[in-house]
Amino acid sequence: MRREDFPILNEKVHERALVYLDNAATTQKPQVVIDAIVEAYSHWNANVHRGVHHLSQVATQKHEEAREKVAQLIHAQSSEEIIFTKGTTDSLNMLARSFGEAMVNDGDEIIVSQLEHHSNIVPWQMLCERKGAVLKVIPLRDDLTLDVEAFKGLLSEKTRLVSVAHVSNVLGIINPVEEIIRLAHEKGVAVCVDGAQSVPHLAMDVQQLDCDFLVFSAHKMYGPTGLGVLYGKKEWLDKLPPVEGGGEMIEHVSFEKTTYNVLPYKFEAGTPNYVGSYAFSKAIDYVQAIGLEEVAKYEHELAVYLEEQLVLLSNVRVYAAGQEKAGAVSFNVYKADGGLIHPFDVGVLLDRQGVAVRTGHHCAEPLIDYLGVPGTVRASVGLYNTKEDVDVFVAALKKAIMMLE
Ligand code: C6P
Repeated sequence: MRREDFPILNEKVHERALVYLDNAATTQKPQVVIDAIVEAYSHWNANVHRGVHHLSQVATQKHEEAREKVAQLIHAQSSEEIIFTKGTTDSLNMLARSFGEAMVNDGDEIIVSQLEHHSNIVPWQMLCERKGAVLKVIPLRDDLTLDVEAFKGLLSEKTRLVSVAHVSNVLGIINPVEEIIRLAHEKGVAVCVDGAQSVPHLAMDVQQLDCDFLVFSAHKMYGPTGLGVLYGKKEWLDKLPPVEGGGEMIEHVSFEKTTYNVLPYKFEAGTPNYVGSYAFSKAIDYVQAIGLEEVAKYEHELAVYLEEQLVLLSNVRVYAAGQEKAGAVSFNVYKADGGLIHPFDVGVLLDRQGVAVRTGHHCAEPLIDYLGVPGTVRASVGLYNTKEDVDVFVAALKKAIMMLE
């Protein structure tokens, strides 16, 4: 699907054609996104919301149109609910500080799951330390899906927030977030969905999903680095305090008292990444022009094909094989005597053959510990990958296995 739009895919790595299967870490950028960054700095760069002059007004308009586009992408009720951040990690830290400040007290509980990325564990852990709250963990079943029955048992009148990944960055599994949200709301508990790995692969409707918060990064959806989103329902964002002070987030400042700006600016202290938001709006246009459903279907078929090829290899163990996934497949390779071949060694030999995959704990150590391995090899697809990429990857993997056995 439109490989020619991504200039980096013409690069050679170790004199081989690049096969890029590390899309869960970050995606490559189409020419329209690269051009948007050059255009912004070449033609209308100026600080937003500050100047009466022409360039500042152009920059402001493009930044706010991008916010509108993001709101449409996830079907938010209004663009006031879209806070631009530096990325998923920044969004989660901001939420943990703001929500934590206002809503969490000694003895309260926050629920996350066993398969979370560190960005959806550590900010909550830090909050718990600050406030004397307790972090509870939804366990996994043997098939590596979330144990929803156990989750029901964890919910109590002490629970203040549930924060779970929509799609696991390690396993690629799609978690039952609809059910989790329904169950949490029955008890009046708010839910944050970590959409870092789902927004790029699945059509997202926050109103239908009814999540209270959604966080994601532009760079995992063909957009630039350094830009992310914290979506929150307006009634929550109105209630929550800002976490960073500075320009832009204020209404009036005096030494006696400062009043805060309206949404979403209350949460956006300082000069925002308006070049990033503009470039991201071009990435959204790009994906929408192909069709979100189309992209999701194509990537799903490719990920299924990739998993099928891996499952055929007798010395490869695929995690959560056969489960409904989006984008990523994790596996390990075993020797004939049952010994694990270190994922790092597999990754290095794939790289020598021009194939980029990620190896290690994928910033999800509690899950990797649970799997009882030092890490996994993860292949993750994007819209520009092809069946041929998968075939090259599998052939390179077979070669690596022969060398390492
Ligand atoms: N996962 C991966 O290779 P940032 O780094 O802020 O853009 O995203 C953090 C993050 C949060 N949640 C999930 C589910 C994620 O997958 C990620 C980023 C990358 O898996 C880099 S560690």
